[in-house]
Amino acid sequence: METSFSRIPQVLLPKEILDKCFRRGKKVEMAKHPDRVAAVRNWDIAKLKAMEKCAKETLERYLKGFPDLRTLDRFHRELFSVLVDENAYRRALGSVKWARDSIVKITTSTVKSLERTRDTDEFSRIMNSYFGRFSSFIDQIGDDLEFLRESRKSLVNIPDIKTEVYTIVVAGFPNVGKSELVKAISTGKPEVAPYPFTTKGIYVGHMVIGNESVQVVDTPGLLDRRLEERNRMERQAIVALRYLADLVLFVLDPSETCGYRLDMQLSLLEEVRRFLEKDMIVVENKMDIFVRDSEYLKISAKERINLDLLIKEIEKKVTGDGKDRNT
Ligand SMILES: Nc1nc2c(ncn2[C@@H]2O[C@H](COP(=O)(O)OP(=O)(O)OP(=O)(O)O)[C@@H](O)[C@H]2O)c(=O)[nH]1
Ligand SMILES: [Mg+2]
Repeated sequence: METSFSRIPQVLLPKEILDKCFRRGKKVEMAKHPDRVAAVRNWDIAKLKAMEKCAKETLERYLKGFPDLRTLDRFHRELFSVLVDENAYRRALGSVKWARDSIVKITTSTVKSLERTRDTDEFSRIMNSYFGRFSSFIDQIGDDLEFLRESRKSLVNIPDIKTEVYTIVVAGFPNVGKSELVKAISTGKPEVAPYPFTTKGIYVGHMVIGNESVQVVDTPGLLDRRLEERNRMERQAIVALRYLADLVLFVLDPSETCGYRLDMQLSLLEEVRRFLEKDMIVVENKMDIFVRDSEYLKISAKERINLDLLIKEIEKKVTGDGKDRNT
């Protein structure tokens, strides 16, 4: 199931919905009919139908456009729950559905009432009562519409990112060369997707390993600081990455030209390892300017040194446990 938070529709407020639907009703013209009473009745029925159609279209756009929690994968579900109160969300969509069903019901019953009489004064009374109830159904879901409107603002920060594709998440302190590395190992231009609690968004690059397409995700501002500096919601947004990542590529900069001491970088490495509980490849970048003795693969993203070795390492992981998907 394709998840698309960027396509969630704008939500109108009750007054805007009512203005729109009443306008549609008023625009309906009377059709010719030899029987004057039947002409008026048909006209009224056409108005009701136009208003019903307008309400149905509007409300169904929300029912279809807002994500169904049951079909969300764990990554998107986790982020969703950080941003939106799930119970209130279910209630709001339930109310929208209720308003739509109620309007359909009263439209049907109002048409029947109109068909039961030939008294045109009675037509007016029936129509006014319809208008009142129609408005009342829409007004009653005002808080729910307001809630959905606010939710939308948060939900557009959830990236439309594929979770069924093997995914490498890149981590490490700022300036160690993460973006340079993503650029160096992936083909084409990385796409940028919004992400909660980051201003830069995340970058998704692509590479092909064997026959498999793999995505490489650069997460500026996320996995680049001690977690204890984060608040609960930020941490949860980071935890969500656990459901996205099949492999973490941790970048160290032993030259410390990034501005962070190596011991701090190593302690972040251990923290990310514990926190994400994911398979990892650790690389030491910037080997063109500094190399230390260690167990980790030395590379230079900028000078494109040893990237073939890194890609071999990645290949082993992808073909080794590539089928062990968690979503
Ligand atoms: N000498 C050298 N410099 C590098 C290498 N890789 C990256 N750099 C430089 O390091 C700096 C930071 O690189 P980025 O790729 O932007 O680092 P980043 O980890 O993405 O940084 P943030 O996005 O801020 O977290 C840039 O000036 C790069 O040119 C390398 O292999 N050798
Ligand atoms: Mg970067």
